[in-house]
Amino acid sequence: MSEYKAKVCIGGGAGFIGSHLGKRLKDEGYYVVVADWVTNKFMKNDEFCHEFKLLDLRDLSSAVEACKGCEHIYNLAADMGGMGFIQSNQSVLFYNNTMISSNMIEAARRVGVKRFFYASSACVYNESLQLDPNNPGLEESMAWPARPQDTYGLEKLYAEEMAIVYAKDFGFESRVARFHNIYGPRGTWKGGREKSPAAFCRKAYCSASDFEMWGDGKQTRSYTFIDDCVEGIIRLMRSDCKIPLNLGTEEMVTMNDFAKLTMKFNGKELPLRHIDGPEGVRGRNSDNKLIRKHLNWEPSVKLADGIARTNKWIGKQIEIDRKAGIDVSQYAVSQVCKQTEESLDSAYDLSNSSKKKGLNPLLLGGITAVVGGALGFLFAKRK
Ligand code: NAD
Ligand code: GDC
Repeated sequence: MSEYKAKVCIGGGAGFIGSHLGKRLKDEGYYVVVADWVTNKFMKNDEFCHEFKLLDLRDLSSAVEACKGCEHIYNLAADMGGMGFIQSNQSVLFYNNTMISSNMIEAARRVGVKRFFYASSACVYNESLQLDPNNPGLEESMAWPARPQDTYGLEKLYAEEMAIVYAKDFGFESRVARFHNIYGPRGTWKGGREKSPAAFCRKAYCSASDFEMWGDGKQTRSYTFIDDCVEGIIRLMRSDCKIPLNLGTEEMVTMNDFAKLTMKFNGKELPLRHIDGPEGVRGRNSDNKLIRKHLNWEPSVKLADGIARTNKWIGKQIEIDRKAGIDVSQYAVSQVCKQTEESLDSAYDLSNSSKKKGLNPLLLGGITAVVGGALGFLFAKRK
């Protein structure tokens, strides 16, 4: 181990951001352990880690197994998706993510970690501050008083606080970044969990007569290219900044303009067809004053440049599917994921040999306590 800078664990490291981060850390000379309950769809394990551990991080003993011997832990594991997923799967992802976040920070304490990173989200911000498409930018302090977006955002806000107090109480360092819609090659691009950048590139490639858009398209967002995200995580992890920071760009765009940009890369100018769909907040932008102050850096890849690269990669994926005999015209529309209990019913599948149906009573007790605590905490006045 002495030839490596440090041994690090990435929870959820087979995912989009985790695998990019693992590759970068491996290239920089860290010994990278990835723990995930699935393998990466686009890369072989040895491209982004030295050790791959197939584990369900909703189980504490699995989280400890993932983290043992690691000086740095990055928790990027979450049941996660874009608006087509997080709004229609509130209880399932509440359960799964609360268990993962609680276990990973407790595992970090048990193994005596030095530094812990938690992947939070712009979804922590108060919804009432995101009603105007001309959002001037969400400052970090605006997460409180709390009214986050969906249970996904509520769990993220709670887990942020866990990372902060655990570090204070148990003598290690924690770092928290609030990601603003990260996109790039090797991200989820079909199936319902994809976010708007991948969905728009895919729809622009596959649409023939019009471009289908959830909502009136006047809603706004800002986006962050994956390379900037990885750079930001690494800079934050090495910094002395103990408070949550936005990791996003201030380049805000309407969904209508964003759709036109993706069509431009595909040589199309199709009319937009607006339909009902899960829209989320009306206007969201990052405010980067704090990241500039603490890291002397901020994400800099322009949306058009990042989308050019993402669009090319998604085009290749679509052609792979076409060659496999899939009718890719179906990709002109996006799905909304239905609520599914599969991941709850298969709890403990990977950690216990026998499949258990229904929620494990111990886990159920744990979740009740944790969620009850979270709600009590949110209603309490924050210092
Ligand atoms: P992703 O879905 O590609 O990666 C998450 C990984 O977590 C997946 O590989 C998944 O298999 C794994 N995972 C889920 N449940 C697990 C379990 N029980 N045990 C083990 N592994 C489990 O998503 P991503 O885009 O790479 O996001 C990484 C992190 O960043 C997540 O915490 C997400 O909430 C957060 N985030 C992402 C964005 C974004 O725009 N991508 C924005 C805000 C926050
Ligand atoms: O999915 P998303 O990128 O998530 O959606 C942005 C906007 O694009 C929404 O208003 C949505 O209705 C609109 N939209 C229109 N058509 C489509 O086909 C489509 N697919 C998708 N996905 N959207 C479409 C995200 C969360 C993430 C994460 C980030 C943090 O919210 O879903 O989990 O935490 O925020 O920034 P978005 O930006 O609302």
